[in-house]
Amino acid sequence: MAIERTLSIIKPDATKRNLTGKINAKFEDAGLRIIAQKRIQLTKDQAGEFYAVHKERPFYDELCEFMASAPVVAQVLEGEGAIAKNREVMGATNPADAEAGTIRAEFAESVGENSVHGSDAPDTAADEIAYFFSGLELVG
Ligand code: FUP
Repeated sequence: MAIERTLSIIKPDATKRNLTGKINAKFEDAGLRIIAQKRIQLTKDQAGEFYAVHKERPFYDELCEFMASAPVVAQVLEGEGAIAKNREVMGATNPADAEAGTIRAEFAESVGENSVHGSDAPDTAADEIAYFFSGLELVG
């Protein structure tokens, strides 16, 4: 399988509860390398641009408010099949459906406040990485 890069975000519910290190340990234990990382405060507009694909969904406004409610940690994860592997480590969107041992099963509070974001395909991974990081920040 090819080495891939994917965009991960540790969301406000998790940064507020001081869970960044515990979540990062899950990535590293699964063989994913954190090759770039920064803690930032998104504006609601920036969150809205990032989640533009969900613009018509009923939860969009609440999602944007939430993503701007406290700092997030944006990161690039690298590894074999990193996009799918990260989705496995994250667990299902709704923590009630997430497999035991996944980040969302252990840490997420609800379907809306679910601790992490992960890109879902190679094209979205490339776009999402470029949204947060310049090429100069990706040293491998
Ligand atoms: P995921 O890829 O697992 O993060 O899930 P989606 O892309 O389907 O959803 C993106 C975010 O929208 C979720 F992380 C949380 C929010 N969401 C809700 O608040 N309610 C829903 O019913 C579905 C998603």
